[in-house]
Amino acid sequence: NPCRVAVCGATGAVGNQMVRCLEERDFPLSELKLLASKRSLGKTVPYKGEDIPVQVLDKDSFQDVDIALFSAGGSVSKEFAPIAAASGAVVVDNSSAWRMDPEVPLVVPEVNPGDIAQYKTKGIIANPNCSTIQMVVALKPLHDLGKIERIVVSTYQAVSGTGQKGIFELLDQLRAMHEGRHFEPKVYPQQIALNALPHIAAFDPNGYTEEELKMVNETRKIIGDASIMVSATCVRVPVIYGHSEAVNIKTARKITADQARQALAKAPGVKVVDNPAENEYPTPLMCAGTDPTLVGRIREDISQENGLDMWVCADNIRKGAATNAVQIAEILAAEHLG
Ligand code: 2RA
Repeated sequence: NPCRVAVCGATGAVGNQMVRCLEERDFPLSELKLLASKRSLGKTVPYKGEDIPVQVLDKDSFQDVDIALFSAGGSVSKEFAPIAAASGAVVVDNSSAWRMDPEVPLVVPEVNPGDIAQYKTKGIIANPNCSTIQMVVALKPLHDLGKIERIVVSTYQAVSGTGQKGIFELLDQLRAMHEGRHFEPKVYPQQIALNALPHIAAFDPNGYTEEELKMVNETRKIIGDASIMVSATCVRVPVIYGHSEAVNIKTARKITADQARQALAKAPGVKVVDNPAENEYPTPLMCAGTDPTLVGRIREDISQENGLDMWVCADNIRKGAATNAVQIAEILAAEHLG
């Protein structure tokens, strides 16, 4: 059923990718409306050979919209998602504003597509955090096979997670270093070039960052098992596109490395890249610009019974945000609207 779609935050890194995904996947569109702040007035975004002008977001922007994709920050989503829903649009929100609201489904189509039907409660569906999405795509088949009891994850997150400004900060710092110039970090608390910062988002009193707590709380909601124990350490690294994660799990029932490889090879949205003898394992450069979640370095944990280690990479702007949101919109258009 052709839909009237609005993209709110269309000139940002994720919003722009949302438009690219709508075009690449030939989403059934009857109308495309691009919304952004006054700062972006005059900008256009290409779609199917046309340069679509950006319109300024306001409370009347959603009168004739069926699906509104949001990626404009938490405060814009907090204010405008309910306005869009009240106007009759179904909101797919990429911010963290609504993710843990019990009346809002938090969805990764490969993991819990059935939860999309709960959109009727508030008219809002939440898109999970990029680092959570790739992890649950990889872990869902293993949870089904052996019931995950505990997850310990360390992430290596690309600077594009902070948007264009994060990319420019890294490139500007590298250029300054090359030219022997001083540079003052603006986007990150310290130099990111040639460095690794264990600091993504604010620190909580318990010593975890908000980013790490998102992985803990969102994983349990998406998989639908509050008994899963999760600990995360989220690190920013000087990579432009593609988040990487070292994931360790403990399962109730033993899963061998071969059983894990076989289950992952059949899993939706997963590509197994696991032949270390040939230097074949996932990397950010390998996943950048693509949608699959790459899984490799699969091995049985030598430190505990029923443990597995693996290495997971995915493009944080595509599957980690834009593609996941558009996949949700595709299911909405095909199964719930019209
Ligand atoms: C980051 N996951 O990587 C956060 C938000 N995209 O910065």
